[in-house]
Amino acid sequence: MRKLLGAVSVLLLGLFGCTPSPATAPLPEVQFLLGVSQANTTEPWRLSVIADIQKEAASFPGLRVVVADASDSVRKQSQDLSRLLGLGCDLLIVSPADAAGLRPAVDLAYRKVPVIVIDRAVEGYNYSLYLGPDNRRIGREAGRYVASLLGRKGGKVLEVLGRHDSPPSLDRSLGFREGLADRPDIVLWYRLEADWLQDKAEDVLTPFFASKGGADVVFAQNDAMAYGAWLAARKVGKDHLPILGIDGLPGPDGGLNLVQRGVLAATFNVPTGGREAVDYAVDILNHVEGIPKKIILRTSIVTKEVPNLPEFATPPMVRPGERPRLGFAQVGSESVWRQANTDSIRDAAAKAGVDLLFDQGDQTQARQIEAIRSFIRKRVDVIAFSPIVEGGWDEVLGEARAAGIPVILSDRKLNAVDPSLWLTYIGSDFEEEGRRAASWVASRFPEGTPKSIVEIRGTEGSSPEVDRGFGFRQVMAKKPWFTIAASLSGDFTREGGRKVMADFLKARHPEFQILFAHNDDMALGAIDSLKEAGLKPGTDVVIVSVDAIRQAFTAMVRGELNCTVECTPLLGPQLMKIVGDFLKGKTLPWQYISSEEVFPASSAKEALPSRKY
Ligand code: GYE
Repeated sequence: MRKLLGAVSVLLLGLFGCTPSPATAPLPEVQFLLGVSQANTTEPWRLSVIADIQKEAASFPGLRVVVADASDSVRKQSQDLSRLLGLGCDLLIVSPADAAGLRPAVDLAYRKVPVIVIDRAVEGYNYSLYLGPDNRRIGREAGRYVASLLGRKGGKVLEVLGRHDSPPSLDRSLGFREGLADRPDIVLWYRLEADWLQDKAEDVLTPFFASKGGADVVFAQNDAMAYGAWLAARKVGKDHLPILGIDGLPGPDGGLNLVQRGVLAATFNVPTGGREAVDYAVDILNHVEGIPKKIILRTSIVTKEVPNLPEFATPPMVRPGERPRLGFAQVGSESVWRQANTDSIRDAAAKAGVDLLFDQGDQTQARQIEAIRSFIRKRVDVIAFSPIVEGGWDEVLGEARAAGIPVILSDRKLNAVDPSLWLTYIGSDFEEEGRRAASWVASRFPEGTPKSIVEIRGTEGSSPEVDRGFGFRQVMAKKPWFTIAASLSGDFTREGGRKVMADFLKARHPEFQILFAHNDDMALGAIDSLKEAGLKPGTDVVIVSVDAIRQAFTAMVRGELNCTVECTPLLGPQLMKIVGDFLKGKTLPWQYISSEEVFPASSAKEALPSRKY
């Protein structure tokens, strides 16, 4: 810390505030100064974020916080970032007004100090850590709840958006539609926009209700707008209209209270991330290892009947000197990635003094379920596993919960509806990997002649297969000159990739110029088959895959593979840290997402020597 706080306070004019700055008491030595750049201070949510940051910071004596209010202007916020740096801030916490617009300023700041982005992710990975909720999941749960509210009779839904082009709005809307996908009897009647503000929602909805009449349900993308909607509905005598909000803030007109008063039918408990941001800021400034790239915070639906999710697991008593016992159910040995993952977990457990009960698995769900049951019988402290597919885990996870043993998902996700069945997830953002693969392809073939893609998918129904495919298509949907001509299934194995490509080439098949394989092993297998068929992989067919194993780099150096998107298997150290944190009684976030890169062939030679798997 380079400046005295007294000197800093003088420079704070025009900024939002500085805590704490007692005029008389001697200041404890300032070790770190955190700069907080908030998009605005008009939305209650934004104020709560600041309050949570200040509250948490107060528990670290050497910490000071300076807050800047950007008044919803990207230009002002960009200036704020450089002013905060000018004050000597050691780290910035940024809640962007506009995720895309603020990117250049965040890039610049990140070259000088660590940057934590909260609430709305900026594009790219040029920051230390992102913290926020899974907005698509919130939307999906809201959709399911609306479906259950309307029951068999269906009905008309009115959606009140924050801003149609802001990422949380887009994700909440997308999820909401997914949650209603199997209910054609529920009509998304109108979508209106109210800038996340209560007054605006009331102003927009009052004439709307007067002219159009009421909907059967209102889904507002935050509680402030939900309350505004209720005020408007009341004016036309519709104060029993079921209304959903999001945020779950405390306080008199906060979402939690509105649900208790029966004003809102439901809201979502969304932590502001302020507390976590400060905790991680301190870890980052103290150079603690194993900091993830993204942290997704746990959210849950709140209704009058279910004010909160049941606390799912309390840490067992591991007596001092006693080694914690961790049961790990691996998927199998399908890929080079998997082997590296197994090694990482074994090594890290040994280093951390954790007793590891490890089942290697055989690529079947039955075997994993059996392994989990045996861990329950042996009464381990924590279970971790990599679910081979997304579905079909509710029963066995219910058994673990009944036994009081928390479950950590390692590298793959599952789709149990009840989120209290698992404690946390550690792994990659597979959708982002799919998007990155597609963006690389698009940069290689900018708009022009039509191009055909063949995809080789991983294990059917596994989260990397589902999500990589989704992310890839999300980007390609906006690039109409690409078509996915065929989608084959290779089970994440080299042999699988070899075989499906060989069969495909033997059969009458459409022309294709591009291959997207969901992992490197399958790409390498397909490369063998392309060569056997007399084709030049890397030239006749441009190939992109995922994982970034060493063999992918050697294939790139040989010119046979064009790009690999990193997906790190080295999860062991972080997993052990999470187990340790849990046993210490810390509240864990919902997901820890690893930091990853994209490696085009041009970078292969230089990157190869330092590859660790
Ligand atoms: O990409 C693939 C593996 O679940 C992330 O599984 C993992 C995937 C990985 O076999 O190679």
